[in-house]
Amino acid sequence: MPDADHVWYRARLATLSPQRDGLGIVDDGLIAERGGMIVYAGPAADAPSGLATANRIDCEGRWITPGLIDCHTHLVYGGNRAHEFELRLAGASYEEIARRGGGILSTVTATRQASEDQLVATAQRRLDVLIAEGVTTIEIKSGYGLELATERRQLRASRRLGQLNPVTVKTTFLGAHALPPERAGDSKGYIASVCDEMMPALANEGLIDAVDTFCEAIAFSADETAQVLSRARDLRLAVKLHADQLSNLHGAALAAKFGALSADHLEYADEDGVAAMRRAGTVAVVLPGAFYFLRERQAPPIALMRQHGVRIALATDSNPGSSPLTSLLLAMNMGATLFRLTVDECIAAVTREAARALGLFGTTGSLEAGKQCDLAIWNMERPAELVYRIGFNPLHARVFRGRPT
Ligand code: DI6
Ligand code: FE
Repeated sequence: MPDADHVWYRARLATLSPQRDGLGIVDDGLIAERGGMIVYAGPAADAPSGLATANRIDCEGRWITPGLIDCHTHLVYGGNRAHEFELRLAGASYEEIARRGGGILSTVTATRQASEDQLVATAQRRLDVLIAEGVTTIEIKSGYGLELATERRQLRASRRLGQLNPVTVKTTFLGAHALPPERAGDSKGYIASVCDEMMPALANEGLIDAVDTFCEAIAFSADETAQVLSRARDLRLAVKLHADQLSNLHGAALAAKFGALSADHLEYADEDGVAAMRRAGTVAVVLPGAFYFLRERQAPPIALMRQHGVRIALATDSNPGSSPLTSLLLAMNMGATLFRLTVDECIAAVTREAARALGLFGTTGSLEAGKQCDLAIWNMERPAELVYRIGFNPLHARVFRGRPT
C-alpha cells in the first residue's frame, strides 16, 4: 500500500462497522488516511506495511468514533421563542400557542425579515456548538419561509454554512411545515404551490437533497402529505417525514409507503407503522429533545422498533419552538434516560444509523476503508462516557475529510 497522508495510532476504535459486533471495538487500533479517505481502519497489528507518512498522530490510548451526525435539525431561522417558553411555563400548551397563530408562524415572521447573511450568522453560532462536540455531518431543514423567496434563502444559507465550515450539510425542503398566514383556510392551494411552484424551482437550483412534511393534526393531513411526497418522488428527490409526533395519523406507514429514508419523532406510531418501516428500510429518527421540552408523556415505541429490527437514529431536532437544543451528546443522554436506549444504540444512532437516515452510509458513519475520514477523538475511558454525562464535552480533536480541524 502506498503512503498515507495521516496515520492515527495507539487508538481505541469504535468502528461501527456492520462487519463487527456491537460498536465494532478495536483495542489497539490504527487509522490511515489519504486524500480525505480512510485507507485502513482496524487493528494496528494487521495494518498494511509501508504506510509511510510524516503525519503520525499518537492518540495515547484515546477513543476514536466516526464523526457525529445530526440527522434532523431546523438550524437556520430568525428570532427565537423564549417568550412562548414563558407562556408554556404559565400553562399554555404547544398546540394552543400554534393554533393562536404563534408557534412555527412566529418564527416564520422573524425568518422572512432576516437577510441571508443574518440567517447564516445566527445559525453559525449554533453550528459552532455542534462542531465543538465532534459533529461532522448535519441535516438542515427549511420550513420557516413558507413562500419561495424565504425558503430559498434558508436553503442557500444552509448550503453556505457547509461551504464555510468543516462539516457536510444536507438540506431538506420542508415547505409543508405549516400553513402560512396569507393562505389561511386554503391548505389545498398552499400544498399545490409547494408541489408545483416551490419544490420544482428549488430542486432545479440544486438546493434540495430531500423533502419532508409535518404530518400532524396542527399541520398537514395524511392526504396532503402524500401529495407532497409523491411530487418529491416524481422529481427523484429522497423523502423524510415528521410522523406521529403528537398524535397517530399513521405517518410511519405513510413514510414507508413512499420509501422514505426516515420517519422522525414517532411517539404515537403503532405496530403496523413500525412493521411497514422495517419492510421499507425506513430509519426511525427519535428526537428526545422535543419530547423533553414539550413534556410529552408517550415515548416512541422503542421495544417494537427493536422487535421488528427497525434501525434507530437520534438527533437534536434543533429548532426554536419544540427543541432549542444544540447538543448531540445531550440528545444521546436523553435517548438513554427518557427512551431507555442502550449506550451502544445511542452511539450507533448518531453515527451509522444517522448516516443511513440521510442516505450517506456509503460515504460516512463508520470507520472503514473507502469512507470519508471523518473522526471524533475523545478523552474517555469507555464509550458509555459519551452518553452518561450531562453538559460535559470530552472531545479531544476532530477530523473532517482527513483534515484535523
Ligand atoms: N416538528 C417539530 O418538532 C418542529 N417542527 C416540526 O415539524 C417544531 C418547529 C417549531 O415549533 O418551530
Ligand atoms: Fe423537526
